[in-house]
Amino acid sequence: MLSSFQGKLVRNGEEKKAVICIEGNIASGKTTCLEYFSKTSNIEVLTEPVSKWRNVRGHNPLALMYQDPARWGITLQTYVQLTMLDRHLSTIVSVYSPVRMMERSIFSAKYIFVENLFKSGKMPEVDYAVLTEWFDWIITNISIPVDLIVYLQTSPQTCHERLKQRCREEEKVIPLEYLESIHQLYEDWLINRTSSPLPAPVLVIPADHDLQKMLSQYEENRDKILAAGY
Ligand code: DCP
Repeated sequence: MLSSFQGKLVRNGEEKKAVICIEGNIASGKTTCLEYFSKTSNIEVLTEPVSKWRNVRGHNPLALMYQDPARWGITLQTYVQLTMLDRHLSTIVSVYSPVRMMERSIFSAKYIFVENLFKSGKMPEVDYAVLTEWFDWIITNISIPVDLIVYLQTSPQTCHERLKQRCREEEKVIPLEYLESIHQLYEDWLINRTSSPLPAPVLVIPADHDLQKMLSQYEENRDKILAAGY
């Protein structure tokens, strides 16, 4: 049970950090958002373990997944699920801060990326079934609290432009249609609320703007976002 005690978040009688997950399409600007808050507030920031997905014991499951999703989708997504769970459960002893902000979540890994692979016919049904069994077991048996989702809402076209500019080797093969599918899944989950369950309330920030405008929007929304911890 979640309640507020003397301005601090109390969960099951224990003082806990509020967890804010930054969500959005590939290249929607999540890292910039996290960097901004890590520099300007006393919060704990957990970036996405993407470097691990590009190098697990010398293998690159992210690149393999883009080369052949039907073969390697389950490999990448099993590892993503593990690394996201690890992030959710990690205890970092840092300067005391009532707020933890993290990039994406175990929920979007399943509700967006695994769904996308399956729905687009790129993941065999048995792989989807096994991943779903794992996911359901995890969320039934392990507490994964999330207090706020910040959705950086972009158009797929903007993300496509940003992707081309940043030129991450593995992502050169991503077509606009892929970003459109991810976008639609995000919209159905967080805006239309017609697909998977929401683990927390959602704050939407329009994110097609240039850097300067994005930073001023983060500033304008600072209190609303950080209020999750008080
Ligand atoms: N990815 C994936 N499956 C997941 C999560 C991510 O295939 N469950 C892929 C999509 C990208 C890469 O991993 O190719 C990194 O994804 P993000 O969009 O999470 O990270 P970005 O660096 O693109 O975020 P941003 O540009 O918004 O900071």
